[in-house]
Amino acid sequence: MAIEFTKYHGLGNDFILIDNRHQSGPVLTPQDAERLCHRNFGIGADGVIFVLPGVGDTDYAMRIFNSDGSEPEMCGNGIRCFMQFVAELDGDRAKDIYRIHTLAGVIAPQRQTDGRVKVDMGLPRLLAGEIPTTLAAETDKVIDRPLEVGDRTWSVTCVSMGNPHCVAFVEDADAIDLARIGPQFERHPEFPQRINTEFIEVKAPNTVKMRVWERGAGATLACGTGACASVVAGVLTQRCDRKTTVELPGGPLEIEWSQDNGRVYMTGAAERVFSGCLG
Ligand code: ZDP
Repeated sequence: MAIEFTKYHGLGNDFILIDNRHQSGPVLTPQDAERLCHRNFGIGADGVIFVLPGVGDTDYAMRIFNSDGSEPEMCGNGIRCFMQFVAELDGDRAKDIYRIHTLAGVIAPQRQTDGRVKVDMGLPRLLAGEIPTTLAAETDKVIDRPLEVGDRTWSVTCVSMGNPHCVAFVEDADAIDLARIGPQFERHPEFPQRINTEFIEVKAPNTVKMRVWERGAGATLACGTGACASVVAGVLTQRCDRKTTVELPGGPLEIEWSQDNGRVYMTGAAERVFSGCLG
């Protein structure tokens, strides 16, 4: 069966998008996703994203498989790509704001006049039981807690944006050997559902540099939920402002953790690369 796809990226975090509006479940398996994401034997991507029929009063539903075939609850760069893709599919019925059903709840991306996409990412979840992590009691928060990983003790703060994040503040983000230390964080026994890990260097009160090792995808050029989690961790530990630019290898994301309603807002680019047909 020939399946059409379109490749998009959000700051180099790249995805294969599938128009799956005619069926309530993904047309590809996690194994298909792993094969298609392979950068030599497949199309090459950090994940596969499916546009499914909406649930309840939502316009559409989003599901995503990481490049290792695992299914995360939410994705930040991915939902900006999703917004641009559904606007392309809807043509002249396209909307400026969509309500998208995800495993992490309803998320609302909105197109900006400068072509970027601003997303209401919802409330961060801070209790250990919500991350999940066993670094503290279920109802406690994990803020600047020591964690042994590899040959050193790190000071970590854990935040869920629907998917789990461990944020470590470091002197020099570029000095981190991601390929060596990333997998050790990802599969650390304190994180029963594995973890995304962000290494953050504070450059100014409103500017941080981020390097990320993603659960199920490895080192990527950007992670939207990770950028949100990092600014929340920065505010909780008095290291950065509520409105902060996160500098990623793939480009900048603007993050705001609203004082008024406690919600996190993410603004950034999402671009179409090409389209094609599988099989
Ligand atoms: O939680 C996870 O398993 C992530 N790897 C999902 C993908 C997150 C993403 N990179 C983002 O931008 O939030 C798409």
